[in-house]
Amino acid sequence: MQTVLRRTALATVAALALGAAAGAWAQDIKPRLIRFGYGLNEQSNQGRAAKVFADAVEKGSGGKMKVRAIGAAALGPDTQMQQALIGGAQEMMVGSTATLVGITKEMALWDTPFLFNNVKEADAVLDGPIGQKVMDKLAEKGLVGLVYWENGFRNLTNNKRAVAKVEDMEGIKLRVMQNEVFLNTFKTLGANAIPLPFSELFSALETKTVDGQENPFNTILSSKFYEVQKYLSVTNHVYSPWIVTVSKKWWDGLSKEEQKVLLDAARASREFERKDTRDEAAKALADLKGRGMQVNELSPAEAARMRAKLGAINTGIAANIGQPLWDETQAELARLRGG
Ligand code: TK8
Repeated sequence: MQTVLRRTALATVAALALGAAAGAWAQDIKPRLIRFGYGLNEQSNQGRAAKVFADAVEKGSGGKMKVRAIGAAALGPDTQMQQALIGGAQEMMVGSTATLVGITKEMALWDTPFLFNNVKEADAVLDGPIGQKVMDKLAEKGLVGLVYWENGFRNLTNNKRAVAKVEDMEGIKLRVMQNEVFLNTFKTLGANAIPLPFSELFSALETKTVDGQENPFNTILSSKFYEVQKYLSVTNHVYSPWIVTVSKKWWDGLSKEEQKVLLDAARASREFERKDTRDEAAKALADLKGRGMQVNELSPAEAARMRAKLGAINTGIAANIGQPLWDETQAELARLRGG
């Protein structure tokens, strides 16, 4: 009898607590419109994942929070959207970590040539304490980072010649992302590096303002660079993440529940995006060959020479992001590699 009474009492307490929580939930999620900007086309890994994020937010908020995903840099290139987020004129975006280096210098860590050997290492570091530490630095600058997505390992395309060794880069007018590390990397390799926003890239290639560019296979495909580029050299010279960010001004005005809806949806979109990107990348090279691109690999010896030449860049990055963060990352990579 005692136990039965106790059970009933406990059940009542539990039911009351649940009811209260549900009430709080309903109250703490308000109708919200979220403008979520990105740079690639709708038909790209970025566009598909933006849709997954939008759907997850809508579902997680019982239809109250609506995401308007706006692609193809219609809200402006990365740097413009970042400023809109900081000022509170736009709620969210996904973009390159590379274009954030001017705001948060620690982001340059991800631009280190040949930092990760494979996606397993990238996932472990980006989703672990080091990735979080770098992401948390954004808060001082008016941005909140939620998750990293995969842009991928970058490869080189151009219209001059197949690049099979460092010397082949000589004099190639190469569009690079707008940051010092990319600029220095390609200057060091002998290219004529020209920083440009991604949104201007296709037309710069088409009008021959630049001879080449570098991006993962997925983007070379989804942005149709194969239409204006002949040679594709498989260099895998750096792994680029994308990062999903929120305006801190706007985020700080959200309830805990609303923040949780966004974070959960961002995590779900990350799982989808990485799988989708990897599946697509595995098929993209054959597709690009089929579309007429002339593809060449770098021999291990030439890849090693390229890596050695870029050693000087690493010293600069370490100094810029701070030696402790650099050392912590190297130690973590050694641990992951079983060292
Ligand atoms: C798309 C860019 C792109 C990046 C670049 O907006 O700029 O080359 O690789 O993915 O973020």
